[in-house]
Amino acid sequence: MPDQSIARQFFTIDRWLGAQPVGNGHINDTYRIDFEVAGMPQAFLLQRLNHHIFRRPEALMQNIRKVSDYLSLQDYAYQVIHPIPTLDGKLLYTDEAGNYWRVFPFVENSYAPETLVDTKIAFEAARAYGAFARALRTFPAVELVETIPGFHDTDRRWEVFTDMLEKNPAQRAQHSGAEIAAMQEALPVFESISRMKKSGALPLRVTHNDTKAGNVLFDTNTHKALAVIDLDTVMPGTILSDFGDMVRTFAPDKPEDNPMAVSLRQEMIAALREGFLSETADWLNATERQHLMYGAAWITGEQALRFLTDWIAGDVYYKIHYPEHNLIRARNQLALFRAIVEEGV
Ligand code: GN1
Ligand code: MG
Repeated sequence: MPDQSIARQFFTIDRWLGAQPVGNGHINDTYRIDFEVAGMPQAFLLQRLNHHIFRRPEALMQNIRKVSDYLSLQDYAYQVIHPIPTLDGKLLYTDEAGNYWRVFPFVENSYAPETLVDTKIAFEAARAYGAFARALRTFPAVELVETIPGFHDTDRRWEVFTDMLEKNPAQRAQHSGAEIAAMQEALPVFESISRMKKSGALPLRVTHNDTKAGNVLFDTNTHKALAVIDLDTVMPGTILSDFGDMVRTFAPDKPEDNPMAVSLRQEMIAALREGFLSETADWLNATERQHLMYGAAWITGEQALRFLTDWIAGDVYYKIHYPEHNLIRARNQLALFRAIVEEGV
């Protein structure tokens, strides 16, 4: 649990009431903090940024500042959650142990869906992500740093994977033959996405890159989308990955680490498409509009590759909750990849 001395870098606190963990992200650690100022209760989100994964924390915060400042000036129907600076005006506080901390407002009467959602919520979320992309379509993408270099450079991720198989640091490759063989089936999809990126058929846009249900805040009473959150991976990319990651996370009938056979919920895909296109159909190009489900196959295959690579590497990237967690996740995503391809992309 973070010490109150961290929160005191950001606020003049009269009475500290405590911190409690929230959410279940794989990367950062997030807490709700409560305290009093002049007898008034206050709640904020305090987050430790994982600087082993986000290697340029200051540049990342500048991305977030630029994007949220820009969004505030657009015709954008959602709340913009601006980071709160320290008392001396910085967007990050570095503690003695070298951890990076930041603070965001806590949005009362809101929730981030962390489990399977229904089609109404999916439609709402897809519309919010579509509106986010629309509002940023005129933002100069070159002004943003890649907070994780090569995040969706699947060619590079494939090289890392094959390299890891050779090094086999955790001695797991020899026991993962079926998954490694299944992974090969995604290669043609990766190659064709790569060609469309290189040819310019898929233009560079500002993308969110983590478009799961849990990254949209909803109103507890109306169940309307309030805000798109988690801007850590906002960077230049292709729109297919944002739609694709929505299908990957909303459409399956089971969560991404469920060991049972997963299937696709058709009505979900329709809701996502409808919500997303309501904000994007008039400015996406034809290649983008025609390849939305292809993006889903790509991103799901890439996620399988990322989990499988981490399994082979010995669990160095994703938080795991039991020894075979990454392997189970990889199998789940491989099955989902197959289901999306069989659907017809
Ligand atoms: C990570 O921590 P979370 O759940 O927001 C990952 C995403 C993956 C996701 C898989 C920076 O996101 O790219 O799709 O896990 N974020 C990063 O569940 O790698
Ligand atoms: Mg995230």
